[in-house]
Amino acid sequence: MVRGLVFDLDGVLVHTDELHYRAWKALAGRLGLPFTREQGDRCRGVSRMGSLEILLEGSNRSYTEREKLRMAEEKNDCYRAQLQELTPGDVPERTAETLRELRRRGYRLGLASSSKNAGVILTRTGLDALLDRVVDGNQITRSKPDPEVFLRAAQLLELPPEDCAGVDDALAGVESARTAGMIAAAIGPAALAGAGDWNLECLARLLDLCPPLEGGRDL
Ligand code: B16
Repeated sequence: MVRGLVFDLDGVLVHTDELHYRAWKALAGRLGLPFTREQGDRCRGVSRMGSLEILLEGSNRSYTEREKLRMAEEKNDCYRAQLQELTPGDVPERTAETLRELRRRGYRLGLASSSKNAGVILTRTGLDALLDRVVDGNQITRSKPDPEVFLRAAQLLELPPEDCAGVDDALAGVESARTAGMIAAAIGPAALAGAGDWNLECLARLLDLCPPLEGGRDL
């Protein structure tokens, strides 16, 4: 029985996926490389350095580790500058209402994000007040599709992973939740690909799949 829901952040609770795309696109432009939407989609749920490798696929020269770190830093500076503009208005009202209703129904809510910038996003949007536990890229050693981030979130929620559903828009994230032993709930591109055990048209669909729990919340 599902008692906990563990959400990915970028592209699921807030559309920072578009900001990642713009920041990578700007770096690619400066380097004279292409960066397509398809490459952007493949970066979903993938670590910063892993995403850089996807961008550099279009290059016919090799770069030193030092050069790569500098590029990743350049992208991150550009991304973080955009994050400063985020407000609670960037979380769709229906998303915030779905989270509130799930909590009213007794579910424990966690975050499982690969991003090292999750903290600033949660604070600026007010999402931190709607989640019980948070695991982000600063607390894990292996990025999705490794299950570490979802396993750690279940542990912090004090629930067995089998009692959780992991909600992600990336193929890597869906695999991560499934390997952790959770119900893999896909949304966005991953749902369109039919990758999940649940393929959600929108987050509010969770309200049809997660009825009120007996006993309410004990967190
Ligand atoms: P950062 P998620 C992931 O977050 C993003 O989907 C992915 O595009 C990004 O490269 C990764 O975080 C690392 O982000 O550079 O901010 O540390 O989808 O797992 O919430």
